[in-house]
Amino acid sequence: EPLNRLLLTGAAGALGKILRDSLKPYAKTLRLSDVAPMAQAAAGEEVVACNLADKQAVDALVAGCDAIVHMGGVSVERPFEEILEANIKGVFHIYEGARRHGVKRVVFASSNHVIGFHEQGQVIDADCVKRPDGYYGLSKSYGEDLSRFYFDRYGIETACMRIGSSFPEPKDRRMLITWLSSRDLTELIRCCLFAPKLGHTIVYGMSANRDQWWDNSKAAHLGFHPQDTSEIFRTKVETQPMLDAADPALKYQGGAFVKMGPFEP
Ligand code: 15L
Repeated sequence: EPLNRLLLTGAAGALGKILRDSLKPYAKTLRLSDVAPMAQAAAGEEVVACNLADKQAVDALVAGCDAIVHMGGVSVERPFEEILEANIKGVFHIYEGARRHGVKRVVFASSNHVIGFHEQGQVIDADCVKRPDGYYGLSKSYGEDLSRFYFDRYGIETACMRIGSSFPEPKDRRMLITWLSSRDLTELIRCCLFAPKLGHTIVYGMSANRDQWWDNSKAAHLGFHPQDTSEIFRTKVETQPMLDAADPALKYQGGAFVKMGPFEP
């Protein structure tokens, strides 16, 4: 049974563009938002320009939706001030809108950068200590805590997807482990939207890759079973030159994000 109206934020982004098509079967109406320009609305779509930092605009955006897939915001490491507006204020505005308008379920695009300072090769699960690797990771960590609060206080259910690397292909050796195909991303979101009981769930977003750092056993109630694997790209990726063994991008799960910034003028 499809949802009546599903809100997708970040619809002009790389993943948003894919989800605009792939989430279509799951809602009678898909409401699409972004600050960046979007293709005009097709049948079954509503296109709404919205800056996540604008509380009133987000409130109007959320009104009338049954569920939210929150992909919007800055998706890479940037100066704190930018992250503050789009991600930290943005996620607060989304949840305030959800509370005010009675939206009961959110799927939040969190990131592996919430746990980026865990060492590569260590296996961690949903209950591991958070070790954000920058302002971006910190903003996703805040979103996870905020969503936990809105569940405990108001019963709004959330899945925090700690997405690994969702690109058409893994770009380097690390991404052989962190890669999430767009098909598996769509299936993960479908599981989060329709699981009978979601509560507040942390789930790692990776495909069925050969080597894994993330244990999803605590998200088994979602029934998410990835179909794809990075193995088909291994030969191609392994022709790349090796990084210097002392490079922190090779030591930590967050890869190159752990050495970005601090953005001094
Ligand atoms: C992310 O959170 C970013 O949005 C994406 O651009 C990738 O860099 C990814 O993480 C990653 O860790 O590979």
